[in-house]
Amino acid sequence: MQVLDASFVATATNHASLPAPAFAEVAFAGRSNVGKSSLINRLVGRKRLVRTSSTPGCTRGLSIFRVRLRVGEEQEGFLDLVDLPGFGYAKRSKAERRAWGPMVEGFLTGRPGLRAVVTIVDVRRGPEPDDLELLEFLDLHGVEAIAVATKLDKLPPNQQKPALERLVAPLGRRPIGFSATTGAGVDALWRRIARAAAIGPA
Ligand SMILES: Nc1nc2c(ncn2[C@@H]2O[C@H](COP(=O)(O)OP(=O)(O)OP(=O)(O)O)[C@@H](O)[C@H]2O)c(=O)[nH]1
Ligand SMILES: [Mg+2]
Repeated sequence: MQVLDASFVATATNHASLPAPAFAEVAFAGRSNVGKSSLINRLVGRKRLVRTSSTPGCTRGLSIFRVRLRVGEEQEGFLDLVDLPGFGYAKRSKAERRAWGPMVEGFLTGRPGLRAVVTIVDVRRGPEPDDLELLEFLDLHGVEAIAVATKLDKLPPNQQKPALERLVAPLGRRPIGFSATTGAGVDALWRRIARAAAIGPA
């Protein structure tokens, strides 16, 4: 996928401050520090569009980024990428943790343009109870989940395939192996996103 342009739209910390939906949306969810923001940066080919950090809980609130894509010979399209706040981060304040649920659940169930949620796990850890709860929630509400196992580069090459294979049963679907460091999985993930968001030449 050719990304022509990418820009920050807005950050929301509660339901009321969510910007009105504008284009098709794809959201990115996963535990704190799993690599959501790094994955978005790699996907759009921009090193610092989304802030990343080695401190868990770096992404506060929900942030929307707009990408302009080349979808055909002479056609362009827009897609909004939504970086959801990471869950499972115990050190957040109580008030912040209380706000997470309603805002994210409201977003996941109330956006007419939401086409899919990329659910991200660490390839070495696999899904934890929070991740499985999210997958169940998405299934229940009929939202397509695209499973990604990231930080693939942290495993030696001969262990990557078996590790991905081991995640099929617990996730209930085949994850796309990804690495924000090497760029592995970028094309495969774009193909899935483009299909889910119906981007492409008409
Ligand atoms: N080796 C390696 N490190 C990664 C990869 N993706 C992310 N990281 C590192 O993991 C840490 C967390 O990455 P972020 O992208 O900030 O994670 P996040 O899920 O957005 O975290 P929160 O915003 O806190 O929820 C950073 O130190 C990244 O450099 C990857 O594919 N490979
Ligand atoms: Mg982040």
